[in-house]
Amino acid sequence: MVQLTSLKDTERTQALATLQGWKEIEGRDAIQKTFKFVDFSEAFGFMCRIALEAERTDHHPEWFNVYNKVDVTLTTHDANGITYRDIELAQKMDVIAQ
Ligand code: HBI
Repeated sequence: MVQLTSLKDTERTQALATLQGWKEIEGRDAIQKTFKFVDFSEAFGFMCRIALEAERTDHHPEWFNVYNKVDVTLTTHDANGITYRDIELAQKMDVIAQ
């Protein structure tokens, strides 16, 4: 069962250590990473794969795409903060972007 309360400080530090290049956003309980691809096709392909995963798990990114860049913010709106759902989606994004 995935936890739906926001992570405590130590849980958050440990969870963030499992990710590649994700940063906490100042002034907001959310994490952010900008993915860079070779071109738009690769960036949009990444977004399509993540979109299917987001629908499957009912957990959706906030994101912004310009050409080969995808700027992603993850937070759990239902918990008003970062939860393991965000960490799991971030891990999947790191794997799929490789
Ligand atoms: N996606 N990131 C994120 N956070 C949520 O709380 C969330 C979501 N997708 C769907 C969802 N919640 C549903 O449980 C409803 O609240 C729409």
